Amino acid sequence: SELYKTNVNWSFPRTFWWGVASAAYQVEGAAKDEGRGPTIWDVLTHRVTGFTVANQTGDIADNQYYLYKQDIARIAAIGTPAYSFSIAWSRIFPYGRGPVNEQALAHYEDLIDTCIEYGVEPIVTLYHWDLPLYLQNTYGGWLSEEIVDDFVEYARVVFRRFGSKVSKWATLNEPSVFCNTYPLPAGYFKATGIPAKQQPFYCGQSVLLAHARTYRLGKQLMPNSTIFFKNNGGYKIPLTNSTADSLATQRAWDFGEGLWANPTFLGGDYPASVKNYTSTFLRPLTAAERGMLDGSSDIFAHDAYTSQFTSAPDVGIAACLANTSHPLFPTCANTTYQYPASLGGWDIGPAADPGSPWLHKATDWVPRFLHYVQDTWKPVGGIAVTEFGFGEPFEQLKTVLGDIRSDYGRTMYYHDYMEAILQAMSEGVDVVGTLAWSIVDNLEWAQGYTVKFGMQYVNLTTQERSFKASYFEYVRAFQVYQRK
Ligand code: GBH
Repeated sequence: SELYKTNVNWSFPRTFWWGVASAAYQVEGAAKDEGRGPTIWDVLTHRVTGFTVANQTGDIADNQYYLYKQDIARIAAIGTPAYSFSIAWSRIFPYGRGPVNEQALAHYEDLIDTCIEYGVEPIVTLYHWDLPLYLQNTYGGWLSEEIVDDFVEYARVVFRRFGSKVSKWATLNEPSVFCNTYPLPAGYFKATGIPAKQQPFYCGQSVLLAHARTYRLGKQLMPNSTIFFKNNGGYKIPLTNSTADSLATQRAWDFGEGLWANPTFLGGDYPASVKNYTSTFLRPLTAAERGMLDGSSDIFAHDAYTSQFTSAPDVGIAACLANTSHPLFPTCANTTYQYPASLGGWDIGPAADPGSPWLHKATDWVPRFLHYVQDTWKPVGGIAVTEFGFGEPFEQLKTVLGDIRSDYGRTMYYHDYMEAILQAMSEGVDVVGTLAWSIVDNLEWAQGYTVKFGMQYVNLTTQERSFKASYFEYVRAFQVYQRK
């Protein structure tokens, strides 16, 4: 029974790091203040009609650019030992390259100092999707390898300034997301002539090279730091035990995680299936680049929200691979959260807000996910879940207690997820930390403010914050299970 599943030996070691996370464009606001330069997200929200729900923007967001002292005081008060945020490249370099904006460096320095003063460890991400517009328009952003030098220079300035105060660094957040949002809407940005289906791989190669060089530089400047790359994706479960479904599942891992994780953890190159496709257009990585990439992440950092069933396309994998205009090409794997009616029709777990159709609570699968990552990529420094969270369906918030703070679905998500991590650790998986998404409700990209991921509610008129039930549950999980 459930009772016997609870292992009395489950515990988090004192070295386990945990906290809450955010990203600059989603929380900061102050979009035109203190020398910030424009980013692609300013264009997407202001110029591309309908790109975000009701054309909502990050102009003001949670105003954290000005309210950070209060936000840090609040998370310290509830007992959170770490805060993971991103720096806006376009604040440090308003044009992405060229002159440095000292005012922005002073701002982030105070944010970092405030964290330290409150006993909250600052964990910094260098890039969370807010590309300086100038770089997009000059050479097509991540589609060009020119970006590698610019990114490394940005990292150098930030490392030099904050390297003595920050020891955990994420270089890039979820490239499989920002590389696959290409092609950006035509007409708003410089056209590059690279076919849409090839773009994610050009972007990916720039990302990997930028990451690896930044990692090497960072370790040189800060030998004791932990520097990593943030991957994302769910646990992929073959829908049936057919050969076709397991092949499709392997392709989904290869194109979802392996594309990033094999170069960084398994010898410096792409998975065979990915290379097989990209070798027709992308230049191969050189031996020197593969050497630089191999071992370029101190931990396996994964934003692991959910899981999904994976199956072969209806036409079969071979026919999909032969047809470059098939909607699933080149991955040629289908994902779903429900078994088909013929197999019982049940859901993998409760659905999150309909605005996040990709997210179901699939916490039962978390231990197997963590085993899979450890067995496949064998990260020497362990695994960190650098984002996990749940977009609470708004209808549920209104019906459970009629209170926006009674986020029952999210509370159970964090409760079960933390126990799943403890279970995996007790079975030998080396999990070193977790960061919950998110510190506050914020701009949920294309969903604007309509989807809420926060463990704190934000009144967007007054900017007042309130803790939700889930935040208390997240803190409680650690307090109960932390080794005394
Ligand atoms: C995270 O990505 C982001 O890092 C964070 O900024 C964001 O606020 C948070 O999720 C919550 O969404 O719309 O069907 O095409 C999580 C992984 C992968 C989730 C891509 C959205 C798009 C699926 N993301 N996915 S779909």
